Amino acid sequence: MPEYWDPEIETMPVADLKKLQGKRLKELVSYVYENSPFYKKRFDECGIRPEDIQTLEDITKLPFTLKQDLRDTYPTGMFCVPNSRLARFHASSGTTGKPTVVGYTQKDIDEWAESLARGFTSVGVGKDDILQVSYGYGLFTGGLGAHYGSEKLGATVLPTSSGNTERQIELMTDLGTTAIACTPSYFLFMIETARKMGISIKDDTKVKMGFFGAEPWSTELKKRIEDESGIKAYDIYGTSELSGPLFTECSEQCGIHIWGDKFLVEILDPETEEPVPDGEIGELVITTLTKEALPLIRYRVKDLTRKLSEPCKCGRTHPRITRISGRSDDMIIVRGINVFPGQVESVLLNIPEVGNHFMIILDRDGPLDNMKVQIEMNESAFSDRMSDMMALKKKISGALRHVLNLAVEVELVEHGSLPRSEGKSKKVIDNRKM
Ligand code: DLL
Repeated sequence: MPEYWDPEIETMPVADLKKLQGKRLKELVSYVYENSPFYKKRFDECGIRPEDIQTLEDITKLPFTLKQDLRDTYPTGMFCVPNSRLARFHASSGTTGKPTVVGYTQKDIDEWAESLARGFTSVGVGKDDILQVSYGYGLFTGGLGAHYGSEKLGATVLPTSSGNTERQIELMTDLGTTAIACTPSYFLFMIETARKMGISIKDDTKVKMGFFGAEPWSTELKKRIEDESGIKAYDIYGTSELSGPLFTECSEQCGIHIWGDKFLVEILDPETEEPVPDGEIGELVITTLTKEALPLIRYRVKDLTRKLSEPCKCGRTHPRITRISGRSDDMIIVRGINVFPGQVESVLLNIPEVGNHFMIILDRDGPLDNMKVQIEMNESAFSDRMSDMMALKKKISGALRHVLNLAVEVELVEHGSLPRSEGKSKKVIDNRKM
């Protein structure tokens, strides 16, 4: 019998869920029209009045919200409540210019924690568990988000934040951590550090599951993490604009459950901006149905995924999305060919001699783009016979060419020579922009 945090909501009949969503959408549109000068102006410009939104299907009449809107109204121009009602800020580090600031009322924080408590419960985390939160604490939403979700369900939190990795492993071992939350790349680093300390996560710790997200990770990386650490690796997804980490896979591991009573999912063709049929890949667009401080209407998250609408075997009726395959704006174009770093990861991690770390380096060679991939080998795969190394390089570049349809220069580098990450990892260096 599966465990639910809130069985009534999580398993409600789809028709009732849609009715609730329709009602909440109507309320939301009136709320933002009355409380957000930004949305009032945007709706007025588009000729939309709150009364035009009567059913769920009317959502397509509403304009999109973009990350640029948050930047343009920096810091709090899109907020619907005065400072006196705010309980907390977070901010996402902008790669260029100002960060985007997000804010929460106490109710927003409670609901955020509840979303995660549902997800953690759906894979069996309970009061006896010790959840080590190794996402960064601070302006980034990962640490505090996972922290409050875990406290809500009554698990014990070990708030290590990221970094100081040897100490993390020591505490993990001594206190008996049973679940961990961090980026998949940081967990790889933990496995490696533990090994150097003579500790096997599989044999010497009680960790049995991990919640990995905040960056794209392939099914091949999931398999490596599970094989090397003996734990179950669950996907956890969210963005700071929607609150932070919010949604996880359940124990069935067939998609990430998006809580439909709080969020409305659309998957659109990025070119036509029309919905794609369920099961087809497109850009994720989310409307927050219950947020007070910073509700967002049709927010274009830019992550690429598929929507699965049929109920999950776990009994939850809310829509699911498949693993994020990348961001539409992460796509790199090399000699006119579209490449996603995730595709490179999938190809490389399918080759047993390849280690867990790689870096894509893009350069311009005269008029031509050049893509090089630096690849760490598995320690056991190293050979001092030149012919073995040449054969391996050929095998890797052949596999990359087969999938990417592109000639890629392969450079095998020593184990441990590429940078390790304590948070979101960087997989591409694009020197063409310099
Ligand atoms: O990364 C929130 C979060 C923290 C999610 C901890 C999960 C765990 P931002 O910093 O605003 O928020 O970055 C959001 O990260 O649009 C995706 O591109 C990417 N991302 C987040 N989770 C996943 C995931 C947090 N599970 C951006 N798989 C998103 C792939 C992910 N990409």
